[in-house]
Amino acid sequence: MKIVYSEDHRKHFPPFEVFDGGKRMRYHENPDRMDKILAALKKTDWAEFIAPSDFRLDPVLAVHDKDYIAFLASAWTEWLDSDPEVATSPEENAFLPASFALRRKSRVPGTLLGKGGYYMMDLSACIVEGTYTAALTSANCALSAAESVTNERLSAFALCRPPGHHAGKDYAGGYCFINNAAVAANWLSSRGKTAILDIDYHAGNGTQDIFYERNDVLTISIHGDPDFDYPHFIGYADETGADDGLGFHKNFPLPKNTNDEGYLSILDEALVLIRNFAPQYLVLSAGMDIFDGDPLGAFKITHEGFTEIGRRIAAPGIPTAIIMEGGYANEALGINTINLLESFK
Ligand code: OKP
Ligand code: ZN
Repeated sequence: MKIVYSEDHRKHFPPFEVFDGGKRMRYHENPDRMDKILAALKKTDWAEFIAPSDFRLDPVLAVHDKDYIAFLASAWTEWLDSDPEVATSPEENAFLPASFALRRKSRVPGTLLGKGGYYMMDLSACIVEGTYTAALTSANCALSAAESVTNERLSAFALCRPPGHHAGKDYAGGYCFINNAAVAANWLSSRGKTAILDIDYHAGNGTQDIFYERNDVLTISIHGDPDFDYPHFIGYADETGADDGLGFHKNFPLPKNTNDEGYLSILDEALVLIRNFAPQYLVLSAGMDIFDGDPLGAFKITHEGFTEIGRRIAAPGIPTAIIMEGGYANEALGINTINLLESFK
């Protein structure tokens, strides 16, 4: 299986994130996650590493607002210029606003901090010097996996970092800046009917936002109920699409402690929806934070659970671009990723 990977993600490593309660924490979405997965993949006899190609900005701008992307591109240097203290110790700093827009009636302000509050949904999408480069390369990894799937009619894995599924048309959040899966799915959708299945523990609010009015891309997310977990405001069962897209989005919010058995029965329902849609391509937003023991999740999926999840998604034989999303139990990321991928190779 082709594994699309670049070292560029290391350029994005914010020194902290701000947690609930205002707690300053280590950055959970860290480069070590990739090292753990890389180590596991290198031990297999089927992982064929390739570097991403450069697809330039067009496929990114096809799903994201151009002013939002311009904000991402210049935020760090503007932040450096804004405050001499930041310039003295850039490695201890990250750009992060403390005031957020009320989306109904808000306007795009002119200042950097104002734009931050407008274009960010929380305190986890910290921007540092290498963030924009890392985010663009991450999207290129997803696009390269998509391209490989169209050429070879086999599945491919984009080892993306930063992740993408929380990034909406014009906002960052949840460690995400550019929605890698959405960029790849939109690119694929002009070549054949495409569905996105998001199995990350957190609702794929950004993907939902991007495709909500579209009927040419079916989007499905299985996740911890936003009623008790992040992203809190979106991902509910009654959100099923709007306008032309009505009936082409599906959320499966699940309770805390969902185990393999409970999860697999819901996955089967999702797979029926995909079968009925009959896509030519599938994009799998693959978060490993459904694992029992993930610090940011509350499900109880086992190592064997990942194997079975992969088996069932791969069974229909749809060429699938598998896109890495979350997963923060770093020691378990290797085995869980391998187990999920096993049936696609
Ligand atoms: C990103 B992905 C702690 C705050 C959680 C953000 C979580 C982002 C998850 N309650 N902060 O979907 O894995
Ligand atoms: Zn997640």
